[in-house]
Amino acid sequence: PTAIIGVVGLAVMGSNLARNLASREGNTVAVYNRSFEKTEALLAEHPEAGFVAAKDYTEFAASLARPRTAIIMVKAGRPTDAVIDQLVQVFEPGDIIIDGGNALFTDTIRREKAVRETGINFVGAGISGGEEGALNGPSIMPGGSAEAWESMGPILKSIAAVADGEPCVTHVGTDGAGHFVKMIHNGIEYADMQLIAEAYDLLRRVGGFTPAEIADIFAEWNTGELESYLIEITAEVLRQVDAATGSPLVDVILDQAGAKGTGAWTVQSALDLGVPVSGIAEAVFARSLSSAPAQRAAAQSLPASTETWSVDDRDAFVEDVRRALYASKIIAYSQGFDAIVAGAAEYNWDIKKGEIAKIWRAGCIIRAQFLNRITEAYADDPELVALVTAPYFADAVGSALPSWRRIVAGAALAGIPTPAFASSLSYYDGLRADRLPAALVQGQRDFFGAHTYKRVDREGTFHTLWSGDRSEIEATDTH
Ligand code: NBP
Repeated sequence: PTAIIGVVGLAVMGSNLARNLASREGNTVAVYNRSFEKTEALLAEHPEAGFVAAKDYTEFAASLARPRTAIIMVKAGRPTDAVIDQLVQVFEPGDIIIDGGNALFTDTIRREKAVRETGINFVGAGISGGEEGALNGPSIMPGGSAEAWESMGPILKSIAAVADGEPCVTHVGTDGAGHFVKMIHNGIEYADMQLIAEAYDLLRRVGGFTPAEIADIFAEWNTGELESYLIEITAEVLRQVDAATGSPLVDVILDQAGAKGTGAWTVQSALDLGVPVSGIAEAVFARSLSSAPAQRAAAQSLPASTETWSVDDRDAFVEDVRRALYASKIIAYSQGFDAIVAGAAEYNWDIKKGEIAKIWRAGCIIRAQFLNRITEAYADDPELVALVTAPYFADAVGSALPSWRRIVAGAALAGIPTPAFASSLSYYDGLRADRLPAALVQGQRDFFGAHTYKRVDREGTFHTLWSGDRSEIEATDTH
């Protein structure tokens, strides 16, 4: 056996990852795909990689040096279980199975538990960066045991993206921690994309800029604190002209955004954990709304009652939008990291938040310089709750506030939907409020369900006898 590592599943992601692995000095990589044609095609296209091709799992296992390490890159869900079942048959205790697909973290927890009983290590590893990242260096978020990390860490470091000289991979935590963090990454990605889209919409509809002009604005923003891969590609998409019609491509793309589910998973998990990831949720819902043609058609005749938003100083308007975008982005990341903190507490993962921000600086879709500020914030205070309260972010949001309020208020009057901008501002105002109307909600709950309440002025749990004489009693149990 000569191969140092193997890849199962040779579609876009798997073949690119296999080529990345094979491109490192001295690496021999074993490859297997369910349908052999894909394996043959990869071998024919990339003879330079020196792949060791296997026709079945027995051959695959025999070609791997011990302890065997295999990365699964197949469709998430049942296909992943099918491949694991096969690998477990031919692998031995001490070997390592890495699932690099987009698995739901609870599936990873289940699989890790089952595979561990055989003595084989199972690692759920989130891999971000699409096909380009897989080939040239992705951001890798592995979970699993510390022993597995010890053994496979060096090879993952050798293929990961590099940010400021450091590989974008770290042992996130045990069992499903890696896939959980990858899920949050994708949720933040949804919010980031939606916020950028809202900024574009305002610049276009209120600022009156053309897509090409907005591309220039984004390119300019990309030299400052908003510098990120998503801002960079947004400029490129906006600059693209459709060959068939001569129109900006963005104008001929159907305005219905699809989704593969990881954003929805983030929101579902956050709902379970009780963490308000409102920016991410609005981004997921905005895609759902866009993809509801029947409802949108039926609503075309609804009244608008909008006010005209005329902009006198276009430069000042652009700056307002930029600041609103930056503040909302800080909220999205703050909420995402709060979800990581809550997930870590719920599932007993020792997740180093600053390390997560570090491994997102390159390779992945949300890569941005801004992540350095997050790492610094957690270095200053590892127990930090609500990232937005860290001095750097509090200052950044504070100076953006007047712009942010003008944009959200203006959009509401003009009838331009800004769900992520607006909900992020509402979240911010809710978070900093010294008193919330939750007191009234708690009163309502006590009225109809005897759910009790606590008082601001003394210890204990109380209930008002709403259907009796409306006196207050001290309640013994809470509902
Ligand atoms: P796909 O998600 O399209 O999966 C295709 C692969 O799964 C093929 O190799 C196929 O084999 C294999 N497969 C299936 Br389908 N059912 C199987 C089964 N029962 N047993 C064995 N193999 C089976 O590939 P992808 O787009 O390269 O993505 C791979 C993974 O990486 C996914 O989990 C994805 O979510 C994740 N991911 C993708 C991206 C991206 O940008 N595309 C980014 C990050 C993560 P066959 O050739 O025989 O049909």
